[in-house]
Order: sequence, then structure tokens, then C-alpha cells
Amino acid sequence: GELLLRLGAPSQQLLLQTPSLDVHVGGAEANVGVALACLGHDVAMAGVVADNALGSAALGELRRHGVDTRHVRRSAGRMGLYFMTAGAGLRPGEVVYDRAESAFAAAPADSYEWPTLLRGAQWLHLSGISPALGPQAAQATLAAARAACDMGIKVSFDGNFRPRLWERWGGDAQAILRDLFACAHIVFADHRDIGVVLGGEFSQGDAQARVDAAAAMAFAAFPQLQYMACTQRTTHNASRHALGAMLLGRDGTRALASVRELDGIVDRIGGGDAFAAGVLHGLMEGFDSATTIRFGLAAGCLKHSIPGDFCPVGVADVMALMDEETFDVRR
Ligand code: KDG
Repeated sequence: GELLLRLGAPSQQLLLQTPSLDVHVGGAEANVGVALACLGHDVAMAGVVADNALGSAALGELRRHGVDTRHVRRSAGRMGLYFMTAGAGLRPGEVVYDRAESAFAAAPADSYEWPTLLRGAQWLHLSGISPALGPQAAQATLAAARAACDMGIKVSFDGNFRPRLWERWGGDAQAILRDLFACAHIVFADHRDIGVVLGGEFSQGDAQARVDAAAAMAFAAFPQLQYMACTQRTTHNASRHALGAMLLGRDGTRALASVRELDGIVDRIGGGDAFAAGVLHGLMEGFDSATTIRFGLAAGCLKHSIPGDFCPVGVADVMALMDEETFDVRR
């Protein structure tokens, strides 16, 4: 995936108002990688960063959190950036991308030797952001997913649908995401993502009924797919959300994690990635579905208390939140 630098306005200032910006490293796949490394897994990142001090700094951050960066290539070009302000009260947060023609997006599709890079891996995690970045990145992501499938490596795919990125180059999101879903063992996707991939809208019933209907369609369309996981968010205001989660299995298992009220949210970016890492941790550790989804939701909730995109917490931290019936992320 693409490693991004995030330039954030401190203390909920507006982007136009702030005289300084806080720098963090992010990127959906990197966020999942860091979270998994901190949960005790061996993680390696594949990608391309700019061959300059910013690329080195981004790689240094990954290494500091235990991610192996030997397979991230350095190449002439620029790092992708995003600017953000965190929102406050009734004002929502805002993200402004500045990532066109980044070294990652511009890298030729054949930059990666997938069979070599994937040797020995049990899982490959991809997100819907990489293929949205341009034709080369889309081809590279598809090649990675197909190589993993051929090698018997489980593919985890987070839909992360970003219409703004697809629109920039006119990529056929539906066709490309469909091919990626076809390789996946687990997808992190809700009924809206499944609607994009399979066409149509799921509008009958409450939120859970929509996810159930979407999952039934996804399992029918993609024989390889074993799990679909998603969070369900209710946004009260910028600092108060409610978050629940579901894990649905091809075998009919349906595990729900009870809704948590999150008050005093510090930073919600990367919450979905921490959730994905928590669910993957549960699957890799052989937890049952109910424990897996509770662990995933607790990890996602915990991220809301941590500034930056990463969620560098250990298993005990997540377990401690799992054991509480309700909690406030400030504690
Ligand atoms: O999921 C978090 C990501 O959105 C963030 O790290 C930035 O990768 C990013 C993106 O493309 O939005």
C-alpha cells in the first residue's frame, strides 16, 4: 500500500488558520500492519516510497513499530500527502488529499515480484485505496491478490471505497473491486461497499438487515469469500460516536459486538484499520467469531483515543477494553 504523510492542524484548528501542522505517517495498509505488529504478529509491508528524506522518515516510523520494510522500494518522485482538520462539536473533520502522481501511484505495475515478496506469508492485506490511485496501482493490486490466491495465501481486503480517488482517473471501480473481492478470504465491507461492487442498493429493513442481505449476495457471488466484517457507526457529533460491529461467515455464523458509546474522541482516522487488525488477530489466533468481533471492535474503539493514524497498542490493552460493558475512550 501507499505510505502517506498526514499534515494535521493541531488542536482542532481549521487548515486555513493554523500556523503549524503536526506530521504523522499513515496509509490504510500501513495502519493495519502497525496494529498487527503491535499485537505480536510478523508483518512486512510492500510498496514504493519517495527516494528522499520524507520517504526515509515514513519507513523509519514503520520500523519503529516493528514492521519489516525491506520490501518497500525507493523511487524518484514524491510522497503522497493528506491534510486534515479534526472537526469539533457540530463541525465535521475534513481531509484534503495531495497525492496525485506520488512515487507509489506512478510505480509501474511490474515493480513487485509478488511470488518472491509473498513467500512464507500466511495473509496478504490490501485495501480499496491502492487500486483507486491509478491504472498502474490498480494492476499491481490485482496482481498481488491473484498471486496470493495462487499461492494459497489468504487475502484480506478492506473495501475503503474512496469515490474522489476513482473519479480522478476514471477507473472502473466496480470491475476492479469485483476482481479483488473474488480473491478475498475476508472482506471488510458494509452494504454500501457491496452495493458498489455488485451493483444495486440495499435499502430494506434496518442497518443489520441490510448488511445481512448484502452478505448473502456477496457469499453467492464470490465462492472463495469466507467472512465479511463491518462496523456500524452512528455519529452524534465530531467527538461522540456510537460504534458496533458484525462478523458474518459463509457457514451462517453471525457474530455481533454490542454498540459502544465513544465520548471525547481524540482521532477517529485509522479506526477502521485498527478494527481490521483486531479481527485478523482474532482469526489468526483461532478465536471464535464472537470473541473475534469483540476484539476487533475494542481495537477500533481504542484507536479513537490515540492521535495519529496508527494504533500501536498491545493485546492486553485491547483485552482490557473488551472486558468493560461500556466505556469512555478518554479513560
Ligand atoms: O484508513 C485510514 C486512512 O484513510 C488514512 O491513513 C489515509 O490511507 C489513507 C487514505 O488514503 O485515505
